[in-house]
Amino acid sequence: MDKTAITELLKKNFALDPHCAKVLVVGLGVTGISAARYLQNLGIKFAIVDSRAKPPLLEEFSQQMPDAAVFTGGFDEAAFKVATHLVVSPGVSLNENAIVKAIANGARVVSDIDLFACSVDVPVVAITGSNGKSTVTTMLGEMAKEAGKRVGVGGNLGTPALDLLEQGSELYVLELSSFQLERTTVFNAAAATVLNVSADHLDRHADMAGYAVEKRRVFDGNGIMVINVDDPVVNAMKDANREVLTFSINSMKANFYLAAKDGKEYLMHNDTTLMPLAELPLEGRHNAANALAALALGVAVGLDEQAMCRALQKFKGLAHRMQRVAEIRGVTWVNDSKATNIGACVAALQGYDRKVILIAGGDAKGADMNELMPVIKEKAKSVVLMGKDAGLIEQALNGCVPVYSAENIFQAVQIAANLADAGESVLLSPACASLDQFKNYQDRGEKFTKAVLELVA
Ligand code: UMA
Ligand code: ADP
Repeated sequence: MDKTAITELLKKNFALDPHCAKVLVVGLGVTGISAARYLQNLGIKFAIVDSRAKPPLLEEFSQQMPDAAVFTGGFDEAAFKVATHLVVSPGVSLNENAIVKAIANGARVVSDIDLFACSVDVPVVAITGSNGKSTVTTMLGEMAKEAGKRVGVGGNLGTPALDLLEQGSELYVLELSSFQLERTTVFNAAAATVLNVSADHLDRHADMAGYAVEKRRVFDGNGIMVINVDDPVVNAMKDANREVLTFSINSMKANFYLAAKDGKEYLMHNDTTLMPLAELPLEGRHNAANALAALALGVAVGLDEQAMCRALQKFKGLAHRMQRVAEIRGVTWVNDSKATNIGACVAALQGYDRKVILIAGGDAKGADMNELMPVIKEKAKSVVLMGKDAGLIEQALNGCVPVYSAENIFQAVQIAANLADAGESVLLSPACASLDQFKNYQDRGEKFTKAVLELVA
């Protein structure tokens, strides 16, 4: 889109007039930097503020934009006072005092996703949910490429949405978090989905109902709704006045579903057999749901079904999600470090037809660990716990399986190695965030892998 058309939309939607607006970008992370670059490109005045004394990207930013006004080490009151608009990064809560005050003084919050929405005139697919977002976003991106489309893939997945604009794609696939959605007001995706809703981020959202409301915003506008009928919270989001495509791994009444024929399961689209499920090279039933969701979204934006199936057959999966790390003395070790909430851990365990040794624990982010008990009772032979909220999980399990405590991931792996017999699996699927003991979930997964590989030595 040309700059004049974009600025017209910014004026219309947000009273953001490039001639007189003073935008304060809150957060000097990748989102903040992408917003600064975008604003500079449109000639809009901005400053950037971060509460951290030394945001990790400060140096890189100062090199890229030496003339930009930057305030660090707190939310500078004066900067908030003069701001007409705030672009608040997803890692910063809208309940921050400085932000609440600025809004009361008339400043408008605009998200990077809002700015993105005002800057594209090609179809955008939006994917949210508690679990599976990155997998489905990546799957759909691969499908679009296989179908010959120039596609931009990003958002919460990693590349900020505004940075994708530079590529000039004919289709965009965005992963959106509840934090991004809660501050977005003008989004209108051609097709969107909420994959599932289970407890997560309850330290930032008031309660589950509030969290689900933010997720539902992905359906704002009039695009095609892709609905997981297996999830009651998502199913209730269906709008009878909108075009809807449904998917399910349990019901054959959905548009995209699984069907058994000649002893094999197939991915189906209404009456059309798409491909055998066994040709999807991913572990876990939840990945069948992810594939069906990606197919539905792809059909919604007109991708060729055969190309989409080819992409699924080649899909390698993402690191730290049900990733097979090694088989050592007959024991299979699986890294599902990205299971940072209960829903992901439950899905991982449900995929097994034999009992596993589970390594779990970390920061529970306010979730009710009691929800883990039934599936652990059914699927775990024993559990090794570590991290800040290990005690909460142990309490919730109430002695239903043997529990062992580990101080760190290396010790956890050692304990699990002693517990596992040949033919069994050890699964790292923590049901918790990693930040109490690790840099991030990648760090946790890498340390787990290292500890497992050291067992061979
Ligand atoms: N922070 C401060 N003070 C500030 C600004 C940030 O302390 O003034 C802290 C935040 O609390 C957070 C960190 O800095 O711990 C980064 O926050 P940010 O909003 O600046 O993050 P970005 O670098 O812009 O990355 C964000 C997303 N991060 C978050 O939502 C926390 C990235 O998702 C996303 O890939 C990126 O934008 C591009 O869209 C990450 C994430 O963890 C992967 N997302 C959560 C999740 O998936 O569960 C929601
Ligand atoms: P997100 O981006 O939503 O965090 P990922 O694709 O990165 O999703 O997967 C995160 C975790 O959730 C992993 O542990 C993965 O095995 C699990 N997972 C993936 N898809 C689903 C699903 N549809 N339902 C439940 N858990 C899932």
